[in-house]
Amino acid sequence: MSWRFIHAADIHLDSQLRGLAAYEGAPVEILRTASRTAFSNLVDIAIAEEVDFMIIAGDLYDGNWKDYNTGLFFSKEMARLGRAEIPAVVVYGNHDAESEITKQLSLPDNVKVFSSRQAETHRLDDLKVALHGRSFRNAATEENLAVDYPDAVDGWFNIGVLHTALEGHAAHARYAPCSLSELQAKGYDYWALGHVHEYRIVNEEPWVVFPGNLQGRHVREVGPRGAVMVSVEDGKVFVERLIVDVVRWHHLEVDAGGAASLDDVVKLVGPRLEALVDDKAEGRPMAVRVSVTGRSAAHGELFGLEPQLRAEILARANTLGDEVLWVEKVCVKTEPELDAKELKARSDAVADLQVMLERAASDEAFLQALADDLADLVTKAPKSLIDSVPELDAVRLGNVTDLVKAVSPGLLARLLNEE
Ligand SMILES: [Mn+2]
Repeated sequence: MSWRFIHAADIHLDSQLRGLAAYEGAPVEILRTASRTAFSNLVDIAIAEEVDFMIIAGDLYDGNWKDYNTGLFFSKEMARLGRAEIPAVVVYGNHDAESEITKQLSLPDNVKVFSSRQAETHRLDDLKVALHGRSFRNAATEENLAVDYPDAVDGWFNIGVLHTALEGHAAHARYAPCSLSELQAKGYDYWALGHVHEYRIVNEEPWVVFPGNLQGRHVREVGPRGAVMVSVEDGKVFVERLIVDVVRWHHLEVDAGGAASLDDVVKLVGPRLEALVDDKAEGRPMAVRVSVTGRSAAHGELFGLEPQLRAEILARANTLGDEVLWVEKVCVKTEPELDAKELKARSDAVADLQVMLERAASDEAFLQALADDLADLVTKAPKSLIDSVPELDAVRLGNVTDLVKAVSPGLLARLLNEE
């Protein structure tokens, strides 16, 4: 006998894609509805492939609904599944815990939501599949939910549906922690997990899987996103990814080693953007952060010109076509071309200045005096200026060390050019 199901998690319906909304000419509609479209894509696949059921392992919603439309959208998608006679089971996670969602909307009969009071079992008799699950009652659920999951049903295919950080996921909040060995001890065949947004097969006997989230929402959620299709053939399990994201995120690092000016940097970035669209977009619009790195003669010139560099790169991106690629942000992380050690070895005035600047960066009295002088200026500076130069924002918060460190290379580079 063979049958299939879709395992999804972390849909975060109606959450916004961060860093693109204020974009001149942004396709607001695509961005606003990306999480919904990704989910509809998944439901389309479920229906077209005639899967036997669907699992949603928490964080279906991003948080409390702004209005009923979020709930109505989900209900409508579930009704589509229902008409195709596909059941779905849902557990709620930390983002959509009972304590977080104040509005209620009844769901179609094909949807089973697991209780937050205790773990329970939902049986699909035709397939002899037992689904065990429990929703979060409170967002900050730090107890181990897995230990109280029901015993496996003998002779059935057992699936645990759980929203959990497992253990050792430093990047994720430690909700409902449990260990892999605790999951293994339950004797289930498959653990359908949610919470960790990166696709990850934790274990294969039994299967313990994070499908990742359906749609990347910011630059830390790069690459293809979606759910997994799980096929069970005579008891043997096969897992394959289903990619349904609508906008694809990428972090492009460009080494400006060979660049001598802002123009040169733009010329380096252009072809890289083009290659990116060819290689990684798979026909989707892309959202890209560009980081310019490396030892570069352009370092001094780039300081404070991030807005101009971003505009130049945007202009390049526009040549690729409408709605093909957006530049979320341009980060300048270059270093001066001159080696600090080489400079120190020189016994001329520039080397002296280098030493002075280095000392200045750790001279408390000097930094305090500079901070006092700049405080007034920075308070009066327009917000757009502060936003475009991170060091100025640091000054506003009383930290001038970053500024001293940042201007030193440019100052030295300029002095050397005068030689
Ligand atoms: Mn999540």
